[in-house]
Amino acid sequence: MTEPSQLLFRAQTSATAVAQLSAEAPFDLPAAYRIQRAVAELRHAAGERPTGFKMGFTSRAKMQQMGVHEVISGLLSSSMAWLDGDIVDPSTLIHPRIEPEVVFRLGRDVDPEESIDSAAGAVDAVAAGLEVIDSRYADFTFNLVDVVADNASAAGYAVGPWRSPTGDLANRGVVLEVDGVVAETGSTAAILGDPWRAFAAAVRMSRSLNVPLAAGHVVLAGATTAAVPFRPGTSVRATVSGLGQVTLTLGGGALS
Ligand code: OOG
Ligand code: MG
Repeated sequence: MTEPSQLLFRAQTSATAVAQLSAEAPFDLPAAYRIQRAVAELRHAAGERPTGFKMGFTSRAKMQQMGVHEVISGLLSSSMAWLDGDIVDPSTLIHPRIEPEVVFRLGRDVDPEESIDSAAGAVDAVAAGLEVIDSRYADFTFNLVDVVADNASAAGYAVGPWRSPTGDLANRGVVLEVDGVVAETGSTAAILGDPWRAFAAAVRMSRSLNVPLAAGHVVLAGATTAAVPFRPGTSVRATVSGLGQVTLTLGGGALS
């Protein structure tokens, strides 16, 4: 039998849907994070480098949309890091969705021993972000362990202009537009009450998973609103009040 990590690595890098792993053989949450980690290691062996950490299901809108009610995390790597304004190739994606994020950047390594408050001091910039999620499971349907094994559906992300991390992030308006038409609106308060709480949760989870948070890495706080389909030939922009905006376009052509 193919190793679950091999199967998901192939599904991720070739943009092919697979059946939910747990349907074949049930596994628990620690095993799910071990599979996630093993897939990341296969990516690193293929030449990618780690670029950060993502949080998932930190807002009720996301929990309700996907039916998973626990905060989860995923591992970001270089092939997922797109630039503001990029045109993404649709043939690399299965059934992509896109969502607005708040993104933290680390100006130095986070010490595994330091307090959470002190770790927050490692953040040297914040920005509006867009995340593309693309579950490798057929029909974008999964349970908690399957989505964790599949790296929290991570496919790619882009970050707008960086801002100083000073000032309150807790109650800023968020707008997601598709081709200039408002598709979703929300508030950063939806992210665990304050995106900084998602940062704190990221520090805790990265420690329990033994994942280093290093200088230059980003932390995605989790989407404020439900994700919307990212359709070929459309441009999506996220705006976070006071933080600015970021845009991604999905090129015309067929999805994988
Ligand atoms: C899982 C990823 C969740 C977020 O921001 O909440 C996530 C999914 O929705 O498929 O990235
Ligand atoms: Mg997200």
